[in-house]
Amino acid sequence: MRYTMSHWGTYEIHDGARGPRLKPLTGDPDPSPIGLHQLSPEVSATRVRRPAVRKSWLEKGAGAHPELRGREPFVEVDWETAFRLVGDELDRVRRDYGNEAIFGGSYGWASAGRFHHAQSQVHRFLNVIGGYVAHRDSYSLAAARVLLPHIVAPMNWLMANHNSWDDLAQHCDLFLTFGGVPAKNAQISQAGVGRHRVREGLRQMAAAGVDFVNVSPISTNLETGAPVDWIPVRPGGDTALMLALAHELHRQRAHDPKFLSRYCTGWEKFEAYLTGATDGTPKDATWAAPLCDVPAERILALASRMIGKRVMINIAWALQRAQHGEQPFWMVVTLAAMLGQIGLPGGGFGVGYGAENMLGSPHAALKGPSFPQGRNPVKAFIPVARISDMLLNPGAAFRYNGGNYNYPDIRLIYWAGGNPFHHHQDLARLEQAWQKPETIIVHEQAWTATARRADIVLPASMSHEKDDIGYATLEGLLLATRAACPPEAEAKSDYDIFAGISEHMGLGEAFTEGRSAEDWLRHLYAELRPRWAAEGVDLPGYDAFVALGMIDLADRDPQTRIMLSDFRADPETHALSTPSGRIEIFSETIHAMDLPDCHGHATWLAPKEWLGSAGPETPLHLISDQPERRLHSQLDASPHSRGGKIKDREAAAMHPEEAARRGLSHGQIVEIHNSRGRCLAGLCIDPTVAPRCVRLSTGAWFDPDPETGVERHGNPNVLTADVPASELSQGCTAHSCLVEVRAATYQPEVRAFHLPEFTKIVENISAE
Ligand SMILES: Nc1nc2c(c(=O)[nH]1)N[C@H]1C(S)=C(S)[C@@H](COP(=O)(O)OP(=O)(O)OC[C@H]3O[C@@H](n4cnc5c(=O)[nH]c(N)nc54)[C@H](O)[C@@H]3O)O[C@H]1N2
Ligand SMILES: Nc1nc2c(c(=O)[nH]1)N[C@H]1C(S)=C(S)[C@@H](COP(=O)(O)OP(=O)(O)OC[C@H]3O[C@@H](n4cnc5c(=O)[nH]c(N)nc54)[C@H](O)[C@@H]3O)O[C@H]1N2
Ligand SMILES: [Mo]
Repeated sequence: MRYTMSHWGTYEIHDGARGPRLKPLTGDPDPSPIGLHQLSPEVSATRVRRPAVRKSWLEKGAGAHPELRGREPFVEVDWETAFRLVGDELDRVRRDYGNEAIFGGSYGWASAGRFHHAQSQVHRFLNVIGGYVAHRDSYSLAAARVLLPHIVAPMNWLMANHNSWDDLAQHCDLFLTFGGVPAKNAQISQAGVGRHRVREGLRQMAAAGVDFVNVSPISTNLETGAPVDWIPVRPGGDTALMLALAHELHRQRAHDPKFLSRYCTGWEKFEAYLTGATDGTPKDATWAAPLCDVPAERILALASRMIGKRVMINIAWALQRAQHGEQPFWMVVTLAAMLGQIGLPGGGFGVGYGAENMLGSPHAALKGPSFPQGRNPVKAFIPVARISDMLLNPGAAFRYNGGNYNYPDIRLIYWAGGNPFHHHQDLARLEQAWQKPETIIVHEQAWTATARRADIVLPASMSHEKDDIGYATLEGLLLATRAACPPEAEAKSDYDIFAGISEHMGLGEAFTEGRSAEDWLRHLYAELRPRWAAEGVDLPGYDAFVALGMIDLADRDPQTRIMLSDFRADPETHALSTPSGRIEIFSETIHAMDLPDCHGHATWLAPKEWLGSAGPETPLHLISDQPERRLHSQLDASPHSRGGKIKDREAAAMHPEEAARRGLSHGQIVEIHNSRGRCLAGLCIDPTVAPRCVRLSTGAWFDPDPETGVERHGNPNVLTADVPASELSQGCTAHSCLVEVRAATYQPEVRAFHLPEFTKIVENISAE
């Protein structure tokens, strides 16, 4: 059997009369339909087919008319010309300004394969040419990724060590989750999925009689097949609610002082805050109710339900993609520590069950093959979501995780495998910032909003057009993935593109080490064999591996996992990697940073933009969650993604009461707006969304109307705010955003999937 693997699943390649077809992996209990549409003609129609250069850039040179990015035609060129233009421009910039002027952060979810991973490829290439400005953390996780190592353990370790689903079914009594366990999100795992197990895991828990409580502005993100108690919460209000739960546990003396003194530090300082001894405000249910929109009686009842039970407390990643997003994560750990069940079967905390398929997996976390990226001599970096700040304010100071830094002065952006005009907040601000650099080079599969706004676009092949090695930690599968078909038109793999450019720059050997892509696959596999042999996994030779197609480790290694059970058994030998070796309910390190927006323990800090501060202009909270029918902006043109749209636009879901108040009806086109922007969407009246909220999932391709400035397709990032979570993490805060919704008075055609204009007329090619 031949396989292809993507972030949304592993698929079998079947040959049919009209070419190859993809089918779900045999034995996958809950395959994702997203990837079945990778080969669709609608996706193909959006592909970048040949290298292309923006007209003014080609005619007048770097820096010409940056304001025309995204607004003027491209000139298609052959690969030799493209390699020369890119190589010469990189040489110019590094000679005139140094490698600190090249931003190669290049964030994004490019192909899943271990070798053809665009980020590894671009970072290796830029290291070979002398380095680049990198980024830290991700849009997925920044507030949590920076906070958690200070207080309990690094995020990657936690992700790989969640209590497994079988343990939860056997031992958990109450599963309390903030933000659900969205099975729609668990279609995905970074680097690929083997078997989709989250829906099954939840059903097994429900069948075993586990009690579920979902605190969330949306009720459908926890499907167990049985009734779930839904507590609609005011977005951003969760920390207040958790504090009130903690207060009530403490009042009823239901916390575990032995656990808190043996395994934690700083309980007393937090206790004084909780009771109000430090600030005069007890964080009780009466205090919390108006902050989280949950009645005090309901909070008290929930606290009582937690007493004497084995409780797993989970939190969705979305909660930290908000201003003060560190606080609810710190509070979940604090609350679980108070219950004293961390390290026990069925109890403790989860930081993102459902965010990806891998959380709760029973498989071994073996380290897979990886393409070496080399060393980056440039020290300058940015926290990933500070890109507009960096471009708009070169030299300006910023704080990050206790350090003081300055933004570099960027002249050239190199992006391979990400879509900032999908992922960044406040796209009007990004459009401005995007005019600063002299040159923007993008490798893309499709004419995305970012590709359209580049100076040089190089067509990249898709995962199913490449041979690779597929392996995702905790998925239990190693795959020799095969190309289902040749690359579209003149597209090349990122590797072949970088090989061509480095060759032109006289650095071919340094980048390729004399290997073709096929040689690299053999090489990476040869390195893997002894490493895995040491872990007890014997792999066959490379050719036998390719002939097999798949090595299934699932039968070999399933194990019941209980997070931090070693630490619980022996906190001295298995001390945590925190400064104290224990769970830090109070962190001296963070306290000493003296930050205005993150103190030494979990604290209630009201977001600036939330329903608590909403005025009549923007009375609704926008939830821009992850889309069910695609991965971010990828495959938005596919029939599956388009099938979820209303009159060609993304569906915006709103409670019936809110729709009635505005005289809006199901299926009509609405305009969602605030002071930052406006977009059109198709209204879906939906009682599963809490009142005062509107849900518009991310990923509709950015499609601003040049005449009116309105975004025509339903992209929420024209509305979201580009402010950091805190000075600790500088994380993305897409979820701190208020809007209003009204009937649209006009319905311009959606042009998101139209190709840009091309021209052959070039007046004076100065780049020759
Ligand atoms: N409002 C709002 N915004 C958000 C979020 C939110 O919740 N709300 N979520 C944020 C989160 S968590 C994330 S992770 C980001 C995601 O942001 P991105 O990862 O930037 O989004 P994708 O659409 O996955 O973009 C990946 C791009 O890489 C291209 N690509 C795929 N494979 C390859 C390859 O092999 N080579 C090359 N050269 N290109 C390739 C695809 O065509 C696609 O355009 O969005 C963030 N933005
Ligand atoms: N199908 C699909 N799956 C994906 C992705 C995708 O694009 N498509 N992206 C993947 C990526 S990159 C990531 S990072 C993960 C993201 O995983 P998450 O960030 O967890 O996903 P979201 O869907 O944004 O949000 C999860 C839930 O949190 C709820 N929520 C939002 N704000 C609040 C709040 O203030 N309080 C409470 N209690 N709940 C709130 C939302 O209603 C939503 O249902 O998903 C991954 N899975
Ligand atoms: Mo993400």
